Amino acid sequence: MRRASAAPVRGYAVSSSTADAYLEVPGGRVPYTPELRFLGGPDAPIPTMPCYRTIDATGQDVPGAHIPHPLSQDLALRMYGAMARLQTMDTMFYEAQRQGRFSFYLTCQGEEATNIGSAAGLGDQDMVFAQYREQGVLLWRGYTLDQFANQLLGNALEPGKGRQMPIHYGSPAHAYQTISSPLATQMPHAVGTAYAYKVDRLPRVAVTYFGDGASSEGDAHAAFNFAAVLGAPCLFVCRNNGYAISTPAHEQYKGDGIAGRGPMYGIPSIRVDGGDVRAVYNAVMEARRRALGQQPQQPAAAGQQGKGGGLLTEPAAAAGGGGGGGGYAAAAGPGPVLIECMSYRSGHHSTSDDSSRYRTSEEMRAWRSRDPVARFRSWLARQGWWDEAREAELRRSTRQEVLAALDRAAQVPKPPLTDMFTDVYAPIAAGATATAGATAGGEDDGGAAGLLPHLAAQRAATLDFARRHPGVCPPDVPLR
Ligand SMILES: Cc1ncc(C[n+]2csc(CCOP(=O)(O)OP(=O)(O)O)c2C)c(N)n1
Ligand SMILES: [Mg+2]
Repeated sequence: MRRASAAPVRGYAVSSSTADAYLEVPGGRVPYTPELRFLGGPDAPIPTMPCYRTIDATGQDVPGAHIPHPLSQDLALRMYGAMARLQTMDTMFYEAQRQGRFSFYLTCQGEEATNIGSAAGLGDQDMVFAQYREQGVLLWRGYTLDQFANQLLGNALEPGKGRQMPIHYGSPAHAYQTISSPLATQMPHAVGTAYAYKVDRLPRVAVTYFGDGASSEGDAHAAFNFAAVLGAPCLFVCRNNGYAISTPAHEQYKGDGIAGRGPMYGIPSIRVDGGDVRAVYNAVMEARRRALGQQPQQPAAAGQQGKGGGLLTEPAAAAGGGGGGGGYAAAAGPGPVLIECMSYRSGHHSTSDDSSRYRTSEEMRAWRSRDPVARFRSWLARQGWWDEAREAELRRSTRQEVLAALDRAAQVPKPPLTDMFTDVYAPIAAGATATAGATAGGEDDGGAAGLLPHLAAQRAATLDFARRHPGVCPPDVPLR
C-alpha cells in the first residue's frame, strides 16, 4: 500500500478532521472517506491508458508529439535496414520451413517496429530475456544470418548442439538468454538479474519481452510484484499482438490491457503504438533512464542515443515502502518500467498454426495494410532519406544472404547423438572413471569417461537402441 500525502484524493470526499484523516497500517497510510464507492467496473471505469505515437499510419509526423530522442539520419536508416532485413529473413525462413528444410519457425511479422525500436533503445550489455518472437533484437545486436541458420538447422556449429527446437536462440556474446518455451518463465529470471545489477551498482537493465498471453501466467504477476518491491531495474516489454495462438486478447483479460496493470503494482507504465518504431524507441530510452533512476536529460541532439550510463543510485525507497505523493508516481531510484507495445501478429502463430481457422481474412488484410515497415519507409521517404532503388537493393541482397546462410548451414554436419549427454551435467569428481555400465557401446565408450555412472549407462543404451532401430534418428545424425 502506498503512503498517502495530505493532498485530497482525486474524486473522493475525504475526512475533514486532520487529526483522524488517515488509517495507519504497517504497509502505509490511507485516507478515510465517508463514501461507499467501488472503483472500476462499468459504473466507475478507470480511464483507458492512451497509446503514445509519433508517426501516423500514413508515415507522417504526429503534430506535437513528444520526442525526447529524435532519430538522426544514420540511426533511422540503421533501424529501417534492420526492420527490412528482419521482414525478409522471416519470410524466407518461413518458406524454407514449409519446404521441409527444418522443423519449425515463427515470424514476428507485424512486430518489426517493436523488435527493432526496443532493441535500439537498449544498452549493449542489457541482458535480454525474450519470449520467442524477438529475433529482431538479436539481429540488431549483430547475430548473423549464419548463426540464425545454424540454430534453425541444429547443426554442429550451433552452441545448443541441436538440443533445442528451432527459434530457441541464445547467445552470451549478445547478452541474450536462451529462449525457453514455457511461457513467462523468463520474467522472474529477468527480475532476479535486474536486482543483481542493482546490488552490484551496475548501470544496466534486464529486459524481458512477453506476449499478451504470457501476461496471464502466474510468473508474470510474481515478476511484476518482485520487481516493484525490490526496485529492480527491469524493463517489461509486452508485445500485445492481439492473440495468444487462437485466443484473442478480449478473452485473455478484462482490464485495461497489460499496461493498465502496471501502476497498481507501483510500476510506471506506458502504452505505445508498437507499429511506430520511433515511438517504441523513445519509450524504451525513457523507460531505461527511469529504470536506472537517472534524471531526465536535455533532449538529445538528433542522432545521439543519450544512453548515459553510470548513474545508478541507491534506491531512495522501494515502491511499496515509501514515496510521499498520492496517485501512482514512481518511487525515486531504480525500479521496473512496463511498456505495452500494441501491434498485431500478422502471420500465423507459427508453422504449426493456421490462423484462418480463428480469424477472418478481412481482419488480417486490414492489419497487413498497416505494415510497420512500410509505415517507417514512408516516413523515411518523406525525409528524402530513402528511395525505391535502395529498397530494391536491400531486399535483393538480404534474400541472397539468407539463401547462402541456409545453404552453408545445411552443409555443416549434425552433432553426434551422444552430444546430448555433454554440457548439461557436471562430470563426476576428477580422477573418477566411468563404470561398467558404460561398456555397452564398445569402441564408442571413450566419450562416456567422466560421466556419472547412470549417465554413462544411459548413453550406451541410447547408442545401442539407435543402432538396432535404424530410422528412429534422422539419417544425418552421427550415431556416436
Ligand atoms: C506455460 C505454457 N503454457 C502454454 C504454452 C503453449 N503456448 C505456446 S505459445 C502460446 C501463446 C502465447 O501467446 P502470447 O504470449 O500472446 O505470445 P505471441 O505468440 O502472441 O507472441 C501458448 C499458449 C506454453 N508454451 N507455455
Ligand atoms: Mg500475443
